[in-house]
Amino acid sequence: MLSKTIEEALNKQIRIEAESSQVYLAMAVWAEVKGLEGISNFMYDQSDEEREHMLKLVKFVNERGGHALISELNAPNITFNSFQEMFEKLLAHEIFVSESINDLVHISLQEKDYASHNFLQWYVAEQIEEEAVARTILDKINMIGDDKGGLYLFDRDIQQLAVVSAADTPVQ
Ligand code: OFO
Repeated sequence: MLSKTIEEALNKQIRIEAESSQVYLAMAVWAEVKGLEGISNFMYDQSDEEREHMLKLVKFVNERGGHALISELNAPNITFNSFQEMFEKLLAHEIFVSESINDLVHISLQEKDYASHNFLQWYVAEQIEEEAVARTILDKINMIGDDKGGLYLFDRDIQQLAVVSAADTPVQ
């Protein structure tokens, strides 16, 4: 059985994962409108992954006798000045999510809820992976800058990156 404190904290994370899915969906759409299909597909996949993260939490809360809350979401940013800016925002967002997961792990220990603590380790590992991918992409984009040819090649390469990262971190 979940304590009220951990239930509230898990529900807050459900909302964050749902908002993350919307944040990346908006990025996918923007990239698609700009004609960069590889980047757009990568973002659509990220958006799907975040929804999976949310669902995993929803099931966990309900299985442990809580009530997962499906709440209203903040609207995401829908336009960007550049792909560089978009990927900076992606990394910043993942860092924010990692901090939130850390807080949640801390609360699970305070509550002596070792089942939740164990469950959350999957998210800890996932965040390491997601931050690493976001950093790799940003490094590449920073090298390319405004070079159109570079962006075209990058758009092709990022499909590969999406496949590799998805294979590394299956959602159970
Ligand atoms: Fe990348 O945020 Fe979910 O966990």
